[in-house]
Amino acid sequence: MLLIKLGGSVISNKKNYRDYRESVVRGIAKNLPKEDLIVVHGAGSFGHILADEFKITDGFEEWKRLGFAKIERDMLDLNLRILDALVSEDIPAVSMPPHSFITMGKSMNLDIFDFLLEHGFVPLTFGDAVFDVKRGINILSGDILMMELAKRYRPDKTIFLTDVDGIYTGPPDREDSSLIRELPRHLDPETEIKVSDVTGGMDLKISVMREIANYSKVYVINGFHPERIRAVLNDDDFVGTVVL
Ligand code: IP8
Repeated sequence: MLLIKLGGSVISNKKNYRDYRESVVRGIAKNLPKEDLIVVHGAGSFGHILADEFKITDGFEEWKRLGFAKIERDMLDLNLRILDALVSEDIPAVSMPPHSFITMGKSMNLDIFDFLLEHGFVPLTFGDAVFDVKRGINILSGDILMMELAKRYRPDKTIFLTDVDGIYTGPPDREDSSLIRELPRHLDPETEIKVSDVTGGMDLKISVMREIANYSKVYVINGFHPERIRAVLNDDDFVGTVVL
């Protein structure tokens, strides 16, 4: 099985509100297998801009209601576009918004995923704004869904598509940063010194990837070069990072 996350910075231009990258997503869809697949996508500029503006992760307050509703609408809009790209490539994807299997942030019931997979469907889910017993409202990252799905299904391969070639020793745009081809999942003092430099929320992502590497082989590759998905699936040489 393949578990893949389409990162928000790949499927949208993160700087412009609701700026969707249609041809990029269609290119990715062309390179995906048609079965034994679970797809998760991030939010990019369909979620993060309003999530910050309305301070969703700080919990419920009355003034945030409309902001929350808009994020939910925008995420459904993004999800429908991605669903369309998958189905157009004959992938039998079925959308599973987090509300359909998570109750108030308390429990995640993945039984419906079992059913879909057993019947040859491809579950499609995404990071979203969610209701939460403790805070009222919150943001659920697609990375957390990746972790839960990897734990349950132990896919042979798990791919994170990002807007750069993989995990770097520092900020990818800095000249002295280089691509890490193999990242050990267990903390290694030598590698740690390099990775500790990485900014932009990568720290949390890297710890999620390391955790998933206990259940699956994890790859981080550039979503703007979707042919690399095939290379990973065929065990050919590829440009990117593998977490071992
Ligand atoms: O892009 C975040 O999901 P992520 C979801 O996977 C929202 O971290 C709505 C900001």
